[in-house]
Amino acid sequence: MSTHTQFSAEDFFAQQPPPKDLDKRLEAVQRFVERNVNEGRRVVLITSGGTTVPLEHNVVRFLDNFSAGTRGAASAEHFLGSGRYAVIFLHRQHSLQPFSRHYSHSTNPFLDLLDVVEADGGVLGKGKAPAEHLPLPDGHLFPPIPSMQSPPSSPPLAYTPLPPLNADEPPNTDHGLTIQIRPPHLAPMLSLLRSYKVVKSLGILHSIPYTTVSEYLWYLRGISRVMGQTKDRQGQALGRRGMYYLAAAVSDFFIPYTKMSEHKIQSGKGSLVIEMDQVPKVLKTMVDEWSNEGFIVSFKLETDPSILIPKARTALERYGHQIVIGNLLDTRKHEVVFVQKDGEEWLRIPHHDGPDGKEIEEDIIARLMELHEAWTSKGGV
Ligand code: PAZ
Repeated sequence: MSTHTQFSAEDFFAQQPPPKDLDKRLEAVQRFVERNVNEGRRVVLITSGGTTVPLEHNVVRFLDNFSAGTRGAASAEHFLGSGRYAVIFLHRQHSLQPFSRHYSHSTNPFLDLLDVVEADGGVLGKGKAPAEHLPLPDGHLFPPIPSMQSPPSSPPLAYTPLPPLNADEPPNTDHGLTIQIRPPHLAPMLSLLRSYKVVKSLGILHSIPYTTVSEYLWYLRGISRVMGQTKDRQGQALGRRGMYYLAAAVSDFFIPYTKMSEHKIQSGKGSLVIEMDQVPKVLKTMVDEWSNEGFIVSFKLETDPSILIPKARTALERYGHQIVIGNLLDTRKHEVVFVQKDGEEWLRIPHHDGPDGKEIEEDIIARLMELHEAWTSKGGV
């Protein structure tokens, strides 16, 4: 692979088509920011997860990176839990989400935490073998699995329907079954569910998915501008009360729209040589033009410890924002370094593997909130 042109941010947006629903999404962001700033909250934009680089317009193949979105999703929970911030969560589609992340993907298989309890108190699969109801009359082991989008009109359950206890009762549509959370899992799930419901009812989390690096940059620019320009009822801009927490792992290279193959790249001509251009560095423009003095935190990931701090420092000097948080691939869950103009500060937590261990994002967000507070008081907002 060889690298090629250096695009300016302006060239990039002139050449790369915007996401289809950009305007609608940005209008919704505007309403979200306005409402929250009028309710006295600060607003943080969190970017989370990796970006893809498609190789074809009709995309069959793409380049990706490792990020699962753990840092972004965990951080969102801590900002929200503080009660002081509303969160715009710009995330890679299907990456980890605040709250649901505790039970999604492979971390905590949700279905294994639940029991099906029948009307007579028996637990399906425990003592009460599901096999005693099988096979179904048509020979299948279980009926078609209903889609969550269109629930079936009659419940396709694989056991004998129980009659209602008395004739006045409404039809027993769930066959007298309950789903029960296994006792050790109840307390954490309840606490999580309550937190999630509080956040939903207050309307303080607004999520937007992206997939490609191009979509990511369009949204980043649009949301930053909206945050930068939004004013409260007193006519005061969000300004320094806005924070930008850029934890997404963004590709450094991409294939411009005009150079991309229309259809699936065909084999048969020997090796494939891909030429990629450099993704523009938009942080400087974000500082100078979009964010209106918002507090900007970028992340720097490296694998070679000897270059982590020098690279973070170079970024800070080049773009002129407030903080670079440096982390190494292997240790990113246990230690990070805050690099600011006047020095470096390491945050560390003990290594842990258990489910009850503390996450480093708790300390990262606590410290950032202090630094943000100092930044807003300097600006007098
Ligand atoms: O998403 P994740 O929790 O698996 O990883 C987080 C991270 C390492 C992507 C993030 O902390 C980070 O460093 N983002 C910036 C990466 C970069 O240098 O482009």
